Amino acid sequence: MARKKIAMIGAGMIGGTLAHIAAREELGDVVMFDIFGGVAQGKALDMAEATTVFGSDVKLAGTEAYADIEGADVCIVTAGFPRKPGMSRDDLIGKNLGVMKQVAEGIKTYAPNAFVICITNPLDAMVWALQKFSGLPTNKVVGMAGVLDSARFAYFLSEKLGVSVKDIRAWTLGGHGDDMVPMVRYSTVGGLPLNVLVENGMLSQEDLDAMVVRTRKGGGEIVALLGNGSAYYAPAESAIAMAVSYLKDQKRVLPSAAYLSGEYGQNDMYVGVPVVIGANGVEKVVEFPMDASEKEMMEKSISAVNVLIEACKNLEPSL
Ligand code: TXD
Repeated sequence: MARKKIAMIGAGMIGGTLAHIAAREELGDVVMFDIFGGVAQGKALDMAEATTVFGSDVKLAGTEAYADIEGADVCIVTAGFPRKPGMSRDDLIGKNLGVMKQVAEGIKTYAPNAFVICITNPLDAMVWALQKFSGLPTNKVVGMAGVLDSARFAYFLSEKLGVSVKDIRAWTLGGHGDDMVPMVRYSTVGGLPLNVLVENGMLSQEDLDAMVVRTRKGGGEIVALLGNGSAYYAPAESAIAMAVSYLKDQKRVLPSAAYLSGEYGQNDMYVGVPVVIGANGVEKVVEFPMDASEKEMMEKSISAVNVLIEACKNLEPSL
């Protein structure tokens, strides 16, 4: 069996971390593409040298030529610009829309059969644009945010309750923004839903509310601490979990920004929902039954995503 090939489009903080994990876990040969090809090459060479220490038989390469991603089984997209002072949200969307257009063309030309995981912000709108520009099947283009936002929620719970991270399952759905929806009733500690923990006095409502707020602002908390740039370890691990579920046909149920056609009452948009990821990409969208308040939060989050998607429809991709 030939080795799998994994292409990281963008060799910045998350792209580099993704490549490192993929090489270490021997998931396949890794190619890092970046407009700054020297950075991609430098990181790839550094990691390739490390493979002799940790003993991984994979090849690593850095490039600024899309031809080098040819035949990739998985493409993980982190390419983009960060928001700079004085830049409006629309300026950022316009620029990253331009990046998505280039990336989509590269993938469509050289890796049309790949499973594509988008990470670039604003996430839900960018994955929507990437699918549109590439014309790849909607089940093969997905966005990473929910695994990360759920991981943050799970971590806060494990820390507060003193319970192993292995015994916590947390769900955060909706768009990757301030209106994301941590799902209290479906998140469990040792099998017990959080609302049951509150009812039984094992967790206070106040602490739970604080963790929900902290989850929603989880990205910003790290940005503020780093002072420059945003989170990269947990985002990279999250996308790798999605890639592995595809490569190994694990059929894990993971919260991902997925294309909706009718599910959750939505059409032709991407937003964070639970999906089954297997050898056919997104094999199924799982619909969580929602009560009135959950529905209201989800609808608010979906509206925020739709505003961004509409902005994409009306903006010229610029670079
Ligand atoms: O949950 C989530 N989805 C996220 C999203 C969590 C954390 C960060 N999130 C977003 O991921 C973040 O807001 C960014 O949009 C992306 C990537 O974050 P990273 O921290 O890796 O950003 P970097 O270090 O700035 O890397 C971006 C790279 C950089 O090396 C640029 O040279 C490159 O993208 N870049 C390009 N590569 C290829 N093609 C084009 N056009 C291009 N433009 C920039």
